[in-house]
Amino acid sequence: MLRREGSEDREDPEDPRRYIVNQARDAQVKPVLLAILLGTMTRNALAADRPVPVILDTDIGDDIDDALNLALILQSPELDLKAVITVLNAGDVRAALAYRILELHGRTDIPVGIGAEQTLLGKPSRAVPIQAAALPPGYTAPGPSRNGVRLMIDTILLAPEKITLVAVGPLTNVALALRSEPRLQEKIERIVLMSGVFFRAGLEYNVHRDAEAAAIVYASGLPISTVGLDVTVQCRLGTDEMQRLAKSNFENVTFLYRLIVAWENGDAAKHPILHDPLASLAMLKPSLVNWQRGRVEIETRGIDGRSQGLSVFRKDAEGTVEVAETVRADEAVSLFIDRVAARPRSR
Ligand SMILES: [Ca+2]
Repeated sequence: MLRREGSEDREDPEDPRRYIVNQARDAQVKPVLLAILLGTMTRNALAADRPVPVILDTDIGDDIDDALNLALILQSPELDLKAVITVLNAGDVRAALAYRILELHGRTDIPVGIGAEQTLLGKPSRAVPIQAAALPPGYTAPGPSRNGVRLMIDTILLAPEKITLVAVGPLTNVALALRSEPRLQEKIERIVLMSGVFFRAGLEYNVHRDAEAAAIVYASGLPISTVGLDVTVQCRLGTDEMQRLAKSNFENVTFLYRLIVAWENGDAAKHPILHDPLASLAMLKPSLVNWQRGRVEIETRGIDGRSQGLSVFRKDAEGTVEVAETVRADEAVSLFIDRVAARPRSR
């Protein structure tokens, strides 16, 4: 059985958890120091005074990491979230979960769109995400866009600067958007993904679930930064981090904790793994991971459960994809919890 590590097998075949798969005294020294400082900033963090405009594409509601990633983005002044688009079945529930997190961070100005509810070639699912249990009774997102792919396209085309697309679910929406609107090619700065597994054998859920979509996105020629399963599994919340979430007095944090409890589904030993947040953390602090540059190819015709949906990385200095090979997991978890287990940031 190929599975997503750190999770348990479930009966539901749609359940993603089934798969692993200083100061210068000499004026001549100043420019040198400035260059060093700027270089350090570029390497280690995004400049906080020019937030990067991002769109989040997410299958929030299945694994817990999507909700944690949305909260992380909202709590990071380096990022300017322009829209949240859901992907996969039960779009209304996923939109409600996203909207509730936006609401508790004071960010209902950010539009939510419901994207494709079915993968390109996959079967439909009627499963309802278990995290819906953490929402207030009868809670719905007020008026989400019913065409999330259109919202993605319009937000990118209308933006004055290029947009970074953070996609942490199956890539159905991103593939549909790229195929629908060729002008996106000039308007996307970079695609940031939690996707694939590259340095050991196995399958990863997001690629496996919609391999055709992943193949389209990886072949797009756009700059792509990917954190794969082999590094994300190393970033797991420990008992201390769980306690910080559980004991918080901030409603934005207690809601995340309620989502985690709903996701645990009775198994309190099951701690969240920061699969999706690592994609964002690596934007905030690129030095958290070591990148390898190359190309990624997706096997779309293999045997289901064995080779269909394989993600194959080949080193290539001219490649458009950078893939995380190693991660400083403790630092990643610390940065995450310091951001998320805090009152909503003021803007
Ligand atoms: Ca996800």
